[in-house]
Amino acid sequence: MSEMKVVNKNSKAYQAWLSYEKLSDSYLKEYNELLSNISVYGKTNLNASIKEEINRALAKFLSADFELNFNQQLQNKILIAAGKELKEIAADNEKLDSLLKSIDFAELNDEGYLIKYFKEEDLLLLTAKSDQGLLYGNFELLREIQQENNLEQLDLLSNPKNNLRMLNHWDNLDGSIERGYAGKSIFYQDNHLVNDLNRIKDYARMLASIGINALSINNVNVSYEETRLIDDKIEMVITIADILRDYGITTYLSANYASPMQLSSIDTADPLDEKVRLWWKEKAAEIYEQIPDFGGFVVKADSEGRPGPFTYGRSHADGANMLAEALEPYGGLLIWRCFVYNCQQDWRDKKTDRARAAYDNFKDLDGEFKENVLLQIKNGPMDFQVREPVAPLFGAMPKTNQVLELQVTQEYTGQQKDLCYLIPQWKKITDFDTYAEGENTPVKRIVDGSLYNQSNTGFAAVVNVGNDQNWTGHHLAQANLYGYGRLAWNSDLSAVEITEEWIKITFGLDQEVMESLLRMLLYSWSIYEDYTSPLGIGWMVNPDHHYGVNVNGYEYSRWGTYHRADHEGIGVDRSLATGTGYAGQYFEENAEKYETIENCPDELLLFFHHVPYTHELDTGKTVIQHIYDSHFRGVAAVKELQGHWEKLEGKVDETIYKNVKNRLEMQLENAVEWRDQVNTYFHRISGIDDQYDRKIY
Ligand code: GCW
Repeated sequence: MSEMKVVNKNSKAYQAWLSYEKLSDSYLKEYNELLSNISVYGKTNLNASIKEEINRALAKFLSADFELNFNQQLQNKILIAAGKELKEIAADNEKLDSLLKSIDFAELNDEGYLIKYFKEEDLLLLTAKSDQGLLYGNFELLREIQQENNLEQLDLLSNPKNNLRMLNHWDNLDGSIERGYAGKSIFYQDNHLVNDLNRIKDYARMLASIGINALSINNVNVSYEETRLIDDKIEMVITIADILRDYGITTYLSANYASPMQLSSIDTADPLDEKVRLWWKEKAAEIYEQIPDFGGFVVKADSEGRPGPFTYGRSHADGANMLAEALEPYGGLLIWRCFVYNCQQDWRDKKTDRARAAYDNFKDLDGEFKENVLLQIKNGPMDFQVREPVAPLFGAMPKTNQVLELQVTQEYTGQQKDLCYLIPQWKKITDFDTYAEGENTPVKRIVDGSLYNQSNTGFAAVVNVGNDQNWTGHHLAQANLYGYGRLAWNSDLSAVEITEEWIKITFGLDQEVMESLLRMLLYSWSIYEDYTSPLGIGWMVNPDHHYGVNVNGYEYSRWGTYHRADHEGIGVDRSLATGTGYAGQYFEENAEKYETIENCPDELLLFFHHVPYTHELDTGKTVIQHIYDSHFRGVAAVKELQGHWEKLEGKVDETIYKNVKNRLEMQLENAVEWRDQVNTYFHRISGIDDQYDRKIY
């Protein structure tokens, strides 16, 4: 038996952005009456979740006993009801009836909500088409209150931009998490469910509060025990799905492509084999019988040793469609990952380019996938590096549903020891102009389905939580999870908007706290980039666990992730003219930009080109001087992060204070090691001195 971890659920660390702090006296004075007279209509489980959340929040906001008080007489000041209930109540209430006529429900989609204050009636109304929309609106309302915003000015209608707003767990049934940096799984332990199912409920609350509506609950590398989740271990899935459902979250599983071979006597997984097809159909029927709202499967096939259709000489379309067909009668989705590349490359071979792989493997299959197949594409062509270009597959398959895959868990970005707030990175990705349909066709308009009029599209991301008291190891890494959800809901929100909101509802309204944290979070990505791998080259990490510096860690490996540094220069030539041709996978405007050294933005220069250390960047610095400068700057900036945080001692919760202080110490150690190894390596190999004669070993 693994040990049970003791967590204090009353701690702010655990309650994250839902800790619901007492409101200020002045705010309470103004809104006490409004806040004490709330009514929620509806009798579904989702309605019950709403009521429970209000009770919890209001007791803390008001710092008093609070019990929702159902009032048929409509003397309430805050009214929460979905359209259907609202119409019923309005039938015998004139005031409400006329007010209802002013609402255009057609502007709401199935998950959207409206929050509006009606002055004349002194009524704050939250409504939606569905209870799910109401649930999201309720969390928004609670956020508005916690931020002490003016409730009498509320007039907001919000529809999620993306239909699929998913998180992927890489949890294994033994309780371990692939690339998890915050403890063990919150779902599994020793091949069973954990005892503390309440924690899963608290997790569901957190996810619902940021609009997540889909969760895949096991690792995409599906091994023996996990394969059984669609078989004799389905009870575990049923239990989890029951908890998630009350928060509007649909449960998905990662499926082993070769399941029939493990779970039956069939000796093939050939997608065109009738026995295999029938097996999956019967399996789907069995699953839906027990979980009627099951979401579907996420599949990693023919990737890093996982089984797939290639074994049988079949295409990814054959594989995906076979599974999709089985799910189709029940409205299930089949999410097929495009992270498919040759991981047995010879480092001597300069022709093969891993960056090309997703595009080369999938582009020509456009139009061949069934309607319920979604292709999940990692944001970049390699693997969640601190800086990569955007994957050229986005927009290149107009007849195929596309999902953007991000990594909230910080595999290559500091593993939740180092602070690296990723929203600015994600904004760059979602706003990236693909030129798929000429200017102004950013990634976000492809994955929200608006560009090609698709509905099975959206966001997915590998999540960063575990059973640590604060869920994410580094407390500030909670902001990455929060921001992911908010961005998936509305990709037009700015990084600053999202960050300010998270700070306020997590740490309160203190101006100094706001200023320090805004600085820390918003600069942390570029700080991390400064002291790690420069100018888009990536990697240089320790093999396997991927934390910390190792310049040549992957240089002579089979993984296709090289920097090709010699005594004269560094970088990978991916141009069409003289390199691997990867640059040519983009639409013309981007292809031209990346093709030449002159046009290529510096931040990606070494990703696309091999240049001498003496090459001059746009800043006027040489590449080698940039390497030195950014590494010295990065370490100095980590010390500044420490300074910002230390100013907040006594102003933020003590446990959180200590957690972040400790992590910043680890970060400094890590940054110093990166700086010294990278600088020393390139100083030795280039023989070029630092202009400023700083300490290089
Ligand atoms: O980034 C790599 C990780 C693997 C992961 C794989 C993937 C789940 O190092 O741990 O496997 O990506 O995305 O499938």
